[in-house]
Amino acid sequence: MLIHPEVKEALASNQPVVALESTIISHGMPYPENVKTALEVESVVRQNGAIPATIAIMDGQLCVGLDENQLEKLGNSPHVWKVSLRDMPYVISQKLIGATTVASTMRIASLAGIQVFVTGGIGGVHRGAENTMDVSADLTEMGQTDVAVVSAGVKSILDIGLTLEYMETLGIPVVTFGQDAFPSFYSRKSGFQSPLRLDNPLEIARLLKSKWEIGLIGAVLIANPIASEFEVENEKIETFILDALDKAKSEGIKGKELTPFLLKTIANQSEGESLEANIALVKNNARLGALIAGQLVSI
Ligand code: PSU
Ligand code: MN
Repeated sequence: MLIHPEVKEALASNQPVVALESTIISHGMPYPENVKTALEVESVVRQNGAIPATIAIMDGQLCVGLDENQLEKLGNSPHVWKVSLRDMPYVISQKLIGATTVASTMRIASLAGIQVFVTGGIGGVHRGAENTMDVSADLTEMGQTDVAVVSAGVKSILDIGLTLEYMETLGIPVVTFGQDAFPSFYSRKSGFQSPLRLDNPLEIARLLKSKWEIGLIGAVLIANPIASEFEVENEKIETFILDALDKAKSEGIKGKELTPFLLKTIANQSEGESLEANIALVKNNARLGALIAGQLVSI
């Protein structure tokens, strides 16, 4: 594992550090907005008092904290692997370039000693999973690795109700920041109530500490609603999602290709509106994650 010197020093001196994933760069957004966003998200983390550590696998090496050239490579190379947990041994031993999903980013963050991780949206239980059994390893990893995950909720390409049920089964607390409704990425609502609500970063840090102090293993999902001005109407997104699901079915897209395919198809159909929302909400999450990390090192 290669930990960037700045990140290493921050961890050694108990300064707040925020881990960031890289699949969102390589498979979640188009170039060059992806690299630009990755850099801006890092700077939002800094503006809010923490050190960013974007995580990826470069030539087989686990990297915690990337420089601009590495981000550019992830954002603009044709052969970047989407690396979830099961892909890690292959990409490491074959010395490949891999962008890490929520699951593998959490694991690497935890190995490096980082407790707070910021992403856009997590993977979950796909619609139709009662037949396909397509449940993201993000969820099972959240059941076993002690990292706080800040996301804008769960995207409605997934079955949000089943995803919430699955997290309950795994003992993952789901806390929404500042409201009762559980958000659905592009929208502040999802039709589901949040199991828990907390209104400030200090209380969230206290919840994390309480969980891990008593030896309850696993993540906490912190759902941070998108700002109202960037929300995309639910009905509009739902049309795009249904179209994208149809297209995936007719083209036989499944397994690890499914999530990137759906994200890309929806982004194309919404002509940039969903991309703009995506960028805004990741920055919003970066801010909250940095504030939580700041509280966590001081309580
Ligand atoms: N959901 C999003 N945006 C994303 C992803 C999911 O709204 O970028 C990415 C994340 O990296 C997540 C991964 O960890 O997709 C989940 O993929 P899968 O469903 O194949 O586990
Ligand atoms: Mn899957």
